[in-house]
Amino acid sequence: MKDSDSMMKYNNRPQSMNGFEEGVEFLPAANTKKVEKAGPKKKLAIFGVVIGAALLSLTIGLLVWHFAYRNAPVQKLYTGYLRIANTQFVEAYENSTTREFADLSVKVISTLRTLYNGEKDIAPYLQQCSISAFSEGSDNNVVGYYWSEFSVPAFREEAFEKAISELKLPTVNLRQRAFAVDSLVAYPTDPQIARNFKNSSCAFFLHSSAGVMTKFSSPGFPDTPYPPNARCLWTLRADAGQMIRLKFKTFKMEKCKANAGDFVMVYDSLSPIEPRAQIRLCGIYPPSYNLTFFSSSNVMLVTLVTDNVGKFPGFLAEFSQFPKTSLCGGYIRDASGVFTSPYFPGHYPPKIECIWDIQVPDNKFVKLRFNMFYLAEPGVPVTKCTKDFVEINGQKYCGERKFFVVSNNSSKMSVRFVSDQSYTDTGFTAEYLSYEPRNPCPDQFACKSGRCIRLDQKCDGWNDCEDFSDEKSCTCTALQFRCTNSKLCKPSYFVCDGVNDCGDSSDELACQCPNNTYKCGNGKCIPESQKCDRTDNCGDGSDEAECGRVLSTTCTEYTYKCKNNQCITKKNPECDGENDCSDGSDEISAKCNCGKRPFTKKSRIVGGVNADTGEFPWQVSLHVKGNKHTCGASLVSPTMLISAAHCFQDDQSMRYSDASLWTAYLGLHDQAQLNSKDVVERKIKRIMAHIGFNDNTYDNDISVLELEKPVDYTDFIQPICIPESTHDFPVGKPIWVTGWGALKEGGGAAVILQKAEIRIINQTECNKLLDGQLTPRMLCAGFVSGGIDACQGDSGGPLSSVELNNKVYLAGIVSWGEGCARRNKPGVYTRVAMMRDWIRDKTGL
Ligand SMILES: *[C@@H]1O[C@H](CO)[C@@H](O)[C@H](O)[C@H]1NC(C)=O
Ligand SMILES: *[C@@H]1O[C@H](CO)[C@@H](O)[C@H](O)[C@H]1NC(C)=O
Ligand SMILES: *[C@@H]1O[C@H](CO)[C@@H](O)[C@H](O)[C@H]1NC(C)=O
Ligand SMILES: *[C@@H]1O[C@H](CO)[C@@H](O)[C@H](O)[C@H]1NC(C)=O
Ligand SMILES: *[C@@H]1O[C@H](CO)[C@@H](O)[C@H](O)[C@H]1NC(C)=O
Ligand SMILES: *[C@@H]1O[C@H](CO)[C@@H](O)[C@H](O)[C@H]1NC(C)=O
Ligand SMILES: *[C@@H]1O[C@H](CO)[C@@H](O)[C@H](O)[C@H]1NC(C)=O
Ligand SMILES: [Ca+2]
Ligand SMILES: [Ca+2]
Ligand SMILES: [Ca+2]
Repeated sequence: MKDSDSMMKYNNRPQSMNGFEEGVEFLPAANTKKVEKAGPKKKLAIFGVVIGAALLSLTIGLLVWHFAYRNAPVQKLYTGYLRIANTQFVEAYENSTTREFADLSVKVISTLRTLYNGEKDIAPYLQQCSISAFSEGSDNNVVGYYWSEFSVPAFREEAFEKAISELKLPTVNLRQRAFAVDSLVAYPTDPQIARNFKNSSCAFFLHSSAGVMTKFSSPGFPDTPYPPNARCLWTLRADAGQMIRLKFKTFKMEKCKANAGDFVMVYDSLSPIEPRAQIRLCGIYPPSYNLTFFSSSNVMLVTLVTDNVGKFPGFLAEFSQFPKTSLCGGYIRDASGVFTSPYFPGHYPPKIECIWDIQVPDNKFVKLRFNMFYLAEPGVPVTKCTKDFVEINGQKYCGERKFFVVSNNSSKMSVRFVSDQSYTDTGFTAEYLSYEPRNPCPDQFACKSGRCIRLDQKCDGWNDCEDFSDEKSCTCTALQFRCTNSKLCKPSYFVCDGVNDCGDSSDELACQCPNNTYKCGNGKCIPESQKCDRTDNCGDGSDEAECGRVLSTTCTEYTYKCKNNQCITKKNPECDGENDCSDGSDEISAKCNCGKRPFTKKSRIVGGVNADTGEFPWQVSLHVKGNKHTCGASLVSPTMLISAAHCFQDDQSMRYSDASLWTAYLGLHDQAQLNSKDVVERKIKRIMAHIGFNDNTYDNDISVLELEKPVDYTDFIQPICIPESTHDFPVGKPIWVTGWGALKEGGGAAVILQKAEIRIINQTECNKLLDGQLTPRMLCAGFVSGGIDACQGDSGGPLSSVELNNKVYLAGIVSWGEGCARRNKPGVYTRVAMMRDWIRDKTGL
């Protein structure tokens, strides 16, 4: 940014970067709720109440109740921090085995005990107090992190919680005292984590040195999985006046589970308390996800909690220190430019406020375009924005938002970004633009929302403006359908695809079945009573396929055949995680070890039309004789690829059918990074194109390629599942097409793998549009997302269909329309399920 000088002006505003300055926090009211929510104790309390009600009539139970429940003690552990005034931090305070640490601990604990002893609802229940750590506070003081444990009889719990939430420090004249505690924070917490500061089995105390990157990892990483039932902690420290930058370089843990499972927490404090939590991490993050975090002071705490199931590698992290700088906001006087939340695409730091004061020339207006916007926090509704937010013209924005534009019809705009003390997110990128008030979108169409779109995106059937302002008052073309009520023009291939595109269902009316009838998968209408009557009335088995039970029946072309020749009517029973065949053959692991995407988390930044790394790990790029990317393919086993047949037809210039001319790149994301360590290169040993391929009609456009050497599966290389011939991909189902195909018709190829969401189209309707060129071995699909108009996918590449269990199936192969699908023309794909027997024959799979 150019305006760095003036920006510094803003930066000199006194900005509290320290977590303890306004630190007099006495357990906010909300906190008592948190206590109540804490699991079994609450249940016990309810139990107590229930029993209590029974008592009124059953006095005989009184004694039992009294001794068994009313007096049952509840263990309570509170952790928090306090500020110790007039005390200079010395290095020995970092080491809990030093005499200095012990001396200060004694004083602090004695202060705490005195405090508790003054409260009749607390004092009797105190069991122990302990100091976990000390750190430097601002101006000549020390922050002490402690925990206190209580054993409270159930019937005193409420009074105890009230007392502890109202606990106040006596007012003392700080100047007169050499030692005084002048602020106190306490929250209930996981007892095991709190206690582990003193348990060397999985507690690590790290202090960074200037200019040095300090690494740490979960126990056993990367050679062995992290241990079960672990409670580990890492305290991270920097020198006084420094901030911490923490980065997780690899993160592979169990899939996220609410309130359970394995997870890592990062705290902007040395107390593991929810109000200082920065993030809860679980699952598997792709390397493209920027897991960088910043502290507000010079300490951070990382904890690892694991349960007793699952084996995962864990994480590798590093941290370093850098001088505390104020880093955001400023005066912007350029006509256009970009600014971001601090440290984007890393997570912005907690406890900051930035103001960007934008002013463009007086005769222009300014607008702001947020291209990426991630300010989401657990439990905060986007309508409330009670925690982190961006504020413009009195309007607050938060949560995870798609691209949006803000303008206030003036040459000035002030943008305020605030993050609170807990939970941070990726942040935002904003582009500011000045424009002529009379002509906000030169040579473009101006949406009501302030967005500018290409002129040809007006009235094309897609809601490019996001507020439909480009699709209002349009005259429909021959390739469009006019909705009855909404008057929108929709691509005619969305007619009769089972999805209500018009909003008033008028695009589906012509093919709806009368009341009290059932619509078969093939469109036929049958009386409702014939559904699930064990007779195939539809003729495609669809009326018997979703009956909530698994039936052994006579085999038809619509039933799934188990290995033992038993047939079942359930739709798509293979690899759905349920045993349907009595011999278990629908779930055998050799067959179901496919269609997996190793990364359970999505990158925040890639988005749009760029695929993320590892998002389509079966995608293969085929290069011909030193030439660039020529066709796509899909990996189906360690040695086999499926592609189109038409890629391997000879012409005057080249013998494309010659396997030795081709090279396959697997695990590839970026065509400019063929040498990346994640990419595997293989020569092709054999090309088997379908003998029935017709280069006039493109019927049977499929081939199988054998790799010279098998590949090992990795996070970036995985096979896709091949659907059985009876696998149903219903009309209207969203699927993904991917490839490095030309970005524009006649344009150059993409460098990054592109993806687009498309939808399966009604065969009859599609055939009308394509003048009857479809054969049953072809499948039509059209673009769904309005914003996408790139020419995507390329011949031979996959149509990926995400199914039950998150398994991905190869629904189709990009065939003609060259995958360069235009908005108003559906693309045509080889129907892979129809080719199942041929594939089995050629690959043995
Ligand atoms: C902590 O102090 C003890 C003795 O006071 C010393 O032996 C130990 O090496 C210190 N640990 C660290 C990490 O400095
Ligand atoms: C320390 O932690 C380990 C495992 O986390 C546990 O088995 C052990 O009992 C703990 N020791 C103490 C003294 O708490
Ligand atoms: C991640 O974010 C940090 C902080 O902004 C930045 O320094 C770093 O370059 C980013 N890393 C990548 C790979 O983008
Ligand atoms: C800006 O002016 C346009 C056109 O006059 C109007 O539609 C829009 O609502 C105005 N926006 C604001 C924020 O005042
Ligand atoms: C637009 O925002 C600027 C700065 O926030 C403010 O001074 C100005 O009054 C606003 N203009 C309108 C028309 O709301
Ligand atoms: C079918 O049912 C819908 C609502 O259930 C009703 O509005 C409609 O009039 C019915 N149509 C016929 C032909 O009965
Ligand atoms: C496809 O559209 C036709 C009308 O063109 C309709 O009769 C048929 O039911 C539709 N098929 C499906 C599966 O919806
Ligand atoms: Ca926050
Ligand atoms: Ca539709
Ligand atoms: Ca099954």
